[in-house]
Amino acid sequence: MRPRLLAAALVAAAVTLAMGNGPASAAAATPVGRNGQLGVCGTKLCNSAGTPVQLRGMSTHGLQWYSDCVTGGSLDVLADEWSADVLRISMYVQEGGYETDPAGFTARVNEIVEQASARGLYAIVDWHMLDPGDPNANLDRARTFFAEVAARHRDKPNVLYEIANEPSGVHWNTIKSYADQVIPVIRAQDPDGVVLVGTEDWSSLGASGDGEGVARILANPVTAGNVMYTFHFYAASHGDWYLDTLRDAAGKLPIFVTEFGTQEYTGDGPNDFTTAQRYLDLLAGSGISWVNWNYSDDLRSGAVFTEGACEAGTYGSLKEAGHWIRDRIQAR
Ligand code: IDC
Repeated sequence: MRPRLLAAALVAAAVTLAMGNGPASAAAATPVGRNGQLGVCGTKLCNSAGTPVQLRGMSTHGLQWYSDCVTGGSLDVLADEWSADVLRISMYVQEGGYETDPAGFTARVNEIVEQASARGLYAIVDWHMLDPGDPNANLDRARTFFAEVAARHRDKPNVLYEIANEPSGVHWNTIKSYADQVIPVIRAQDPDGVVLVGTEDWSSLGASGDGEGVARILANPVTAGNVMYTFHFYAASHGDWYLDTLRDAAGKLPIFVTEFGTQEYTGDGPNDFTTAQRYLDLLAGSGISWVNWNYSDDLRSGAVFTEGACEAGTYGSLKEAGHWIRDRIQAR
């Protein structure tokens, strides 16, 4: 084991030991140790002291396909070498996901939340609904899943709940109705967990629709507090119009970018790092947290690892987008 990795492993072990009553200094070395329970203050995400924070991190790929990229070893790398703050746990509902084995996927998500917690990372539990685009199509499943997950992690300060990855083909009021039914289920178990709500047209705040998405949210916001609205973008597909939508929304609503890519919206194709940097500059200026898609070795250009890296455990073997995003997560 290289000295740096050994040191990192010792820190991780110390943090694990410190979860109850150990030395505060070890816990303070991690994002959760420094910031504690998050909350929404105005349009910002704030730490337990009420100071705005910007989290940066990675999303897993679908757990039904790339679970082998989410291991103790890969999360050590994410926490210690990449210095990430947050892991998004992407659990698809369809496409071979949750609906095929609710107990199994719930257990796997719980296990990854524990692994993230042991490393002092924030964990976003992503209900990765995609098709059908109406989140209400999976309402009963979402209620069951979030009740179980929130009950299990209610005493942790580091869990955020993303209740609808990318709604599509539905009016904002339909999404809001879903949110108003799912959030109380979470809050009954975990009253202070931040909830992230998907937005119109694949969480584009309506930018991929008629452009009135922000106005519709402002006219009819989610009933509960401590909520943020999500924005997703893919830099090679989504240019000025999307950027303008984000810039407009940033001053009006609490926004969290729970998914973005430097390539096309397929998660593949050429990277547009110039446009991606324009987004990151805007996000930095507005203090908006972000999560990149994705921490896997899928063949597509948006997966950070080269193909086969997860099975081999060679987490330093990165594609072009992987190098680019690691640099930007590491930069402080
Ligand atoms: C894509 C994956 C791809 C998979 C597909 C299946 O990269 O391997 O075959 O999902 O649905 C999203 C979605 C996210 C997409 C991603 C890239 O949230 O699931 O992943 N994307 O297309 N929204 C915009 C882009």
